[in-house]
Amino acid sequence: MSDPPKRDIRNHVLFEVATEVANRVGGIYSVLKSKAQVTTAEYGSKYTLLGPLNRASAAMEVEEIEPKDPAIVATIKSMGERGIQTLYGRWLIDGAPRVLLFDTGTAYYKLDEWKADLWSTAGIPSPPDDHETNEAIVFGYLVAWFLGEYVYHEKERAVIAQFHEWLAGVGVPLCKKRKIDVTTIFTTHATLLGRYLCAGSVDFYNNLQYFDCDAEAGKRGIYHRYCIERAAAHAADVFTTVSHITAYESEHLLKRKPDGVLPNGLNVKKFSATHEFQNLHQTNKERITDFVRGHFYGHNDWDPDKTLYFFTAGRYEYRNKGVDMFIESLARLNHRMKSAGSDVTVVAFLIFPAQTTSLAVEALKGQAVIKSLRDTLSHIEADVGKRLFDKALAWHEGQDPPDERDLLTAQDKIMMRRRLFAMKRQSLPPIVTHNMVNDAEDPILNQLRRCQLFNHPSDRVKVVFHPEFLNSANPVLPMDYDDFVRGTHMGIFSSYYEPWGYTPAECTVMGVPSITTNLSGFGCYMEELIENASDYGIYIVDRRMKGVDDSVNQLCEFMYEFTRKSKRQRINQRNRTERLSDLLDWKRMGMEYVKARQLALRRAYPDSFVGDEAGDEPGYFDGTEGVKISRPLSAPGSPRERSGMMTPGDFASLQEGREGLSTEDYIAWKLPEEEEPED
Ligand code: U2F
Ligand code: UDP
Ligand code: G6P
Repeated sequence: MSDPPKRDIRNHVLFEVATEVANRVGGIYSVLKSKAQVTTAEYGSKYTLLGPLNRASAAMEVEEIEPKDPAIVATIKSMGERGIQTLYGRWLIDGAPRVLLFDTGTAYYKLDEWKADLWSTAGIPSPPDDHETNEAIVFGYLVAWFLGEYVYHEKERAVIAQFHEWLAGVGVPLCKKRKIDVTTIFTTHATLLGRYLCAGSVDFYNNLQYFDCDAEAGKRGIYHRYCIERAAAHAADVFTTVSHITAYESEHLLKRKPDGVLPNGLNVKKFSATHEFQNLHQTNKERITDFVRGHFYGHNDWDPDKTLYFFTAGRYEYRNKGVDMFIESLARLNHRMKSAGSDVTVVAFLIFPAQTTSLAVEALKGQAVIKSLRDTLSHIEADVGKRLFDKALAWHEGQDPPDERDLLTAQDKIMMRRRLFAMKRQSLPPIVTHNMVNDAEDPILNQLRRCQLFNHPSDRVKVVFHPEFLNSANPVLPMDYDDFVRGTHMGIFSSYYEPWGYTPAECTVMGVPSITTNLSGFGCYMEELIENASDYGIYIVDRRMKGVDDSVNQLCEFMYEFTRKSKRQRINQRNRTERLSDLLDWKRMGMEYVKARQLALRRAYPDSFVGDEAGDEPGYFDGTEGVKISRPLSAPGSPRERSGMMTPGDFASLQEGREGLSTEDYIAWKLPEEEEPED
C-alpha cells in the first residue's frame, strides 16, 4: 500500500469474516452472536458479517433483504455474473446485523486455479483430500474477491476487515499480496498446534518455545492448515487473540507476537428485579431434583435440601477440558466427605457429547418409575381428600371426628405397595444416561471405574455422565442448558487447554459460582481483575506452578469448602457472583475491539494520523477514552477490582510501538525459568 488514496477513516466500514456467521459450530458463533448488539450500535449499516452460506442454518437464522450500499450491490452483481451465489440479509439475533453469505459450492469450478495461486503467491500447499481446507481456500478467495471489488466501488471510506480463526484466514494473505486497500485484523481463538499438542500427553506450557512447529504440524498431518494460520497471523495489519495465555502460545507457535488481546464478552441481560435470578435458581434446581429422584430411584436416602449440584460441560476433549482432574478430585472429595461424616450429598454432572446409540433403558425407567409413583400418590391424595370431606359432612355431634386410619382403602394400600416394590433395584443407580458406542474405552467411564465412583449408597459424591448436550426435548433430563446451569450450585472447569472458556463466564453472569484454572483465558482474566475472586464465586485452581497432585488437592479443597457453606452463605455468594456480570458485558469487553480497529486504521493509513497529539493512544478518537469501568454495584463487598480507570485492554495492552518486548508483557504469565528470584 505504497500510496493509497486518502480514505475517510472516521466514517469507515467494517466487515467481520468468519465461518460461523449464522451457523453454529463452536465458540466463534457465541462471540459473533453475543457481540452483535454492541457492534451494530456502533456501526449500524456500516457493519456486515461475511461467511460461507450454510443453507440449512441460514434458512432459520437469516432474513433476506436487499442491500442498499451501492458498492455491495455492484460487487454482488458482478460476482453473480461469474456464477457466485450469495445471500444478503439480516441475522435474526439481538442487534440484527447485516450478513453476506457466499455459496462456496458455486465457486468450486475455481478450486484448482486458486490452489495453484495459493501455492505460487503464498507458498501454501494444499493436499487434494482435505475438505475443510478446500472450503477455507474457496471461502478465502471469495472474500478477497469481494473486498477487492468492494474497495474499487467504494473509494471514499476506509475499510476494516476482521478475520476470525484460520478457517476464515486465507483472505488475509490475499489482501496483502493483492494490495487490496483495506486494513486487516486477524483474531485467533486458539492455535491448531496448541489444540493438537495439548490433547496428547506433552508438557505443553513448559516446552512452548522448544517445539519444532513445522515438524510437529507435519507429524499430525496439519502442516498445510498450520501454514494458513501462520500466514494469516503474519499478513494481518493487526494480529490478536482472545487471552494472554493464547497470546503467549501464538507468539511461540505462530511466531508473531500478538498486538493485543480481545477478551470475549457476553450479552448480559439484566432482570428488572435483582433477586429474579435467585428465584430462577430455585425453580430450575427443583427440575434437576426431579431428574435426580428418578435417576437414583430406590436410593433416594439423602436430603434434597442438603444436596449440591456440581457440573462440568463442553466439547468432549478429555484432557484439554480437565475432565481427568475433575474426576480425580471428585474421588478425593468423596473420601474427605465420608471421613468427615458430612451429611451433604454432591451430585456431579458431566455433560460432554460422545457417541451413543440411544438413551439407556435404566435411565428411562427411573423417570418412569418416579412418574407412576407420583401419579398414584396424587390419585390416592385426591381420593383421601374426597373421603375425608364426605365423612366430615356426615359427622354430627357426639361422634368421633373422622379417623385417619380409615382414610386409606385396601385398594390404595395395594397400589402403593406396587409402586414401592417397583422402586426396588438390584443394581446401583447408573453412571451414564445413554448407551455408549465405546463403553469399554470411554475415558470418562474408565476413570470413574478406576476411582470407584459407582453411586454406592455410602458415597457422598454421586456422578451422572450425560453424553449429549442438554435440551428440553430430552425425555430423561428435559432442560435447556441455560436453565440447567441456573439450577446448579457450581460449575467446575479444570481445563488444561482453554484459550478463553465461555462456560465459566456464562455461569458468572447467571450468578452461579465456578471453578476454573489459571491455564484458561477466563481464569487468568478474572484473577488479574479481582483480588478476592473466590469470595465472588470465581475459584481459580493453579495448574501452572503446582504439580498435578497439588492441583487436584486444591480443586478438592475448593469443592469441600463449598460443601460446608450454609444456604445463607450460598445465596450471598450467588449475589456477589452475579454482580460481576458487568465486567463481562460486551459493553465493556467490546472496547478492545474498538482499540484493535483503531490500531488497524493507524497502521494502514498513518498519514491520516500525523500531527494528531493523541496519536499514540490507540482508540483515542473512538469516544472510549477516559471511560470509567463500571464496578459491580455492591456494598460493602465490591470485589477489590484492580482495574480503576483501565479498560479490559490495559490488561490486554495493545502493543503498538512496543514490538520486541519480551513475553513478560503478558500479564501474570512467565516461564518458570524466567521467574524472578525469590528475595
Ligand atoms: C475456541 O473454541 P472453538 O470455537 O474453537 O471450539 P469449537 O470446538 O469450535 O466449539 C465449541 C462450541 O460448539 C458448540 C458449543 C460450543 O460453543 O456450544 N457445540 C454445540 O452447540 N453442539 C455440539 O454438539 C457440539 C458443540 C476456544 F477453544 C474457547 O476457549 C473459546 O472460548 C472460543 C471462543 O473464543 O474459541
Ligand atoms: N454448551 C451448550 N450445551 C451444553 C453444554 C455446553 O450449549 O449442554 C455450550 C456453553 O454454553 C458454551 C460452550 O458450550 O457456550 C462451550 O464453550 P467454551 O468457550 O467453554 O469452550 P469451547 O467449546 O468453545 O472450546
Ligand atoms: C434462591 C431462592 C431461595 C432458596 C435458595 C436455595 O436464593 O430465592 O428461596 O432458598 O435459592 O439455595 P440453595 O443454595 O440451597 O440451592
